Amino acid sequence: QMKNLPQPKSYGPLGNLPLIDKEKPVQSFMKQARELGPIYQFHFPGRASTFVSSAELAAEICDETRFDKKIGPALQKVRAFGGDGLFTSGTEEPNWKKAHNILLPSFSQQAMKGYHEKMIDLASQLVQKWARLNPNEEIDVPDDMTRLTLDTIGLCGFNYRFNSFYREDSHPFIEKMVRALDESMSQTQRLGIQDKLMVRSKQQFKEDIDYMFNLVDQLIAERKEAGDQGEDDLLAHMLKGKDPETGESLDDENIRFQIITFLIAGHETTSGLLSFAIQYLLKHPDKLAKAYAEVDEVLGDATPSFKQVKQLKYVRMILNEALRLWPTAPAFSVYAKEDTTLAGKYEVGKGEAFTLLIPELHRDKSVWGQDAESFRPERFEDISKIPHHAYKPFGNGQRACIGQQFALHEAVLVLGMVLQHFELIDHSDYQLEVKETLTFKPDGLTMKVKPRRKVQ
Ligand code: MNH
Repeated sequence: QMKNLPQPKSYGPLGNLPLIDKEKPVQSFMKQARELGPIYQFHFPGRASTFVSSAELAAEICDETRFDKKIGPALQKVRAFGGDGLFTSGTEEPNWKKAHNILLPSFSQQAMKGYHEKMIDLASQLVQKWARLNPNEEIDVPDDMTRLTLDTIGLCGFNYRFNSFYREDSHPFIEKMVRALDESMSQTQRLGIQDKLMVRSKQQFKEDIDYMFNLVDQLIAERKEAGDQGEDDLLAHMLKGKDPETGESLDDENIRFQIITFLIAGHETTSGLLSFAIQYLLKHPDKLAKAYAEVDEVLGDATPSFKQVKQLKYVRMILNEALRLWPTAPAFSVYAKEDTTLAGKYEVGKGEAFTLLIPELHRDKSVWGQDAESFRPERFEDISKIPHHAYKPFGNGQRACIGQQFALHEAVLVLGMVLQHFELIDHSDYQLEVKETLTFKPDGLTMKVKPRRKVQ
């Protein structure tokens, strides 16, 4: 293990553990980074993590010739339901490369054209719902955004309608998934003996996973039974696709893991992104006015076409900037493939791991400037001016997010339609409080809206 790194105050056998707010572990690590600098070690009972937060160090650990994605303790737990799906498999596992090759075309710009109408279908449901509210009714922003993004990945991925806008409570899948994610995060923070005593939680974890497996296995079985009806969704691509390198296709168990992965990865992060963007717009009337002007000019009264979504440049900049300040998937980890040196001075042994705190990287004043803490979408006017390796909301290299284009097309389309149709009202003078699960969300964000034009 690396020596001579800064470390926070230690509490005997508990190490640095008491410094973590259990509800906000990543924000606790961010706070330590501000006190200890761009690289520090944090000791849990029985293991340690090294956190990095500067653009200089990020550039090094993003060098794929020396570092590769690490499936750390938290992702190990998520493997209980993500299995060897894309997100939770090691790069050396055969199913990672195979699924990566088979699925890449399903996430290309070309493929987005095929999802566009389905995304419009669900964004319209959101607009319809908000247009029918009485003037004084509050909107729970993260809650409605989660309905929207879950339904979108369900429809684009598997031609399945969760119909979240037709339910009082969220779909049962959400409750089980959130609880399972929560349990896997908690497990990594419990002491060994504590964890063994959590019999009831363990049983619940198993039940929740069984529910998810059943729902998904049924989806796969039904599709196989119905045969090829010409669907053009992720499931069809997985059932038909062959890896050009090996000629093999994915087995049913792996398809199950991929579907669960897409359902999780594909909606929590995007709904958080939309919620943070709205939060910032509520607090920045000047940026909001600029966004209204763009939306009115590009869209007018029309339902957005694929091409128009691409033209919503300022809306996209708002989303980029929201992802800078609150990247909804806030950290990723890598390990050294061989012995190496970091920043010309730290000796790193083969296998040693580093976790990048993305929100801290995104606030590095040496690259973002003195106003790094301010919400200023104009930073993204010219993408070529964004320093390399200073902006990593979607991770790095070959292990970066496969769903990036999907998430951004959906988010631009939805935020564009929301702005087209509604005046946003910060009725409660909301103060940002960031809630953590596997991802970040603005906790308790509500707003009111006034229609700006008639909904067809
Ligand atoms: Mn996504 C990997 C962020 C939307 C599916 N995603 C990653 C990583 C980050 C990330 C960061 C890298 C994690 C790591 O290195 O351990 N993802 C996001 C964000 C959004 C997002 C901020 C939305 C905003 N992701 C989506 C969507 C999908 C998706 C939408 C699917 C429909 N993401 C994935 C998958 C991976 C991933 C799958 C793993 C890819 C791989 O390693 O091959």
